[in-house]
Amino acid sequence: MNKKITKWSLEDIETLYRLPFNDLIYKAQTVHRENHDPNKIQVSTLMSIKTGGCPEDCKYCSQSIKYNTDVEIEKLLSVDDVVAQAKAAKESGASRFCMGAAWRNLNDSNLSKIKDMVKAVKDLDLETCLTLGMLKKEQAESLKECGLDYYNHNLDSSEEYYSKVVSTRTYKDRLNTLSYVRDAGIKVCTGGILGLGEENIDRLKLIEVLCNMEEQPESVPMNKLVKIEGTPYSDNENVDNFDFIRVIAIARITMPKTYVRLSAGRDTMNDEMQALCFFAGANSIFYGDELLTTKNSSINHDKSLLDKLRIETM
Ligand code: SAM
Ligand code: DTB
Ligand code: SF4
Repeated sequence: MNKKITKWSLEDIETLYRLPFNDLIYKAQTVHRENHDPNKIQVSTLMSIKTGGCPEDCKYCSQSIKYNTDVEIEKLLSVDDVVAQAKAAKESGASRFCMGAAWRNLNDSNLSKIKDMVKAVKDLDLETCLTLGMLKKEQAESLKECGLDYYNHNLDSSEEYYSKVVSTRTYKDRLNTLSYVRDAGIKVCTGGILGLGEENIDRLKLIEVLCNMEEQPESVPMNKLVKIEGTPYSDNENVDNFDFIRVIAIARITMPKTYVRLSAGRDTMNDEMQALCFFAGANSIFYGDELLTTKNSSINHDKSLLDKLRIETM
């Protein structure tokens, strides 16, 4: 029988959180250097392939049908539209192309078109990532078959806090999809959002779940809430920058080989804050002027920041 091994207890993770800031960052940078080139980051570009009208009620999201936001509902885009954007992303320097849909789950009727998109993007010599909501086991296997590299499906927060953020699905639903993705042999991308009104302990519990997965996720995005007018979280309090950096550092220490992505919310972080996140172990970003429905830090700004830091893209 397979016994689950605990790699990091919550207590150990809390001990990291309590370290003096300099000690924590030093430890994180040490682990980072043992496992990665400290002056290189991975860049992915995001594209919304099906925008708005999502039946889920995630309280942070611009695309939920339950909230009155500025997002217009669109149909699933054509393969040609997706390929055109993927080409542009490649020319800007991205190595991975992530396609997101505002769906609760992937419908079988859309599977073959999605597979065509994956194949066409792969043909451009880009890595592929999808984020389409819940998957069935057979769908994950079918996506692997067509060559999908990564599937993104965030756990967002601790299990307890998650039930306050979303009522239309459970943490267990999320974990099930992640296990189908892992079992199919697709690389796992799963992380969280800070700024949902959660406590620090919820952030540590999220890391506890991520780092104790039998196989740790290859990619862990950490998002800072993008406040969207019309959603219940539009006026949430800002996340403390040092807490954000600590979470990045703890993710780096507990998941040494993982790519930790400084994800949504970078456009509200100044250069020094982003530099500290990179120093704490973040080594992946979304590159491109837009995320899914909101703006990202601009390509021009990112180019000049990476230049100043002498960080190269992979
Ligand atoms: N519908 C799919 C799902 O929920 O898995 C895929 C798209 S969804 C927009 C992808 C992820 O983006 C969410 O899981 C969440 O972590 C993140 N996200 C969405 N809205 C956000 C916001 N306003 N601020 C920060 N992150 C956000
Ligand atoms: C992830 O962790 N963050 C990305 C991606 N994975 C799919 C999405 C961020 C969305 C930000 C809000 C928006 O643009 O709608
Ligand atoms: Fe739908 Fe995903 Fe937005 Fe939740 S986060 S409302 S599942 S698009």
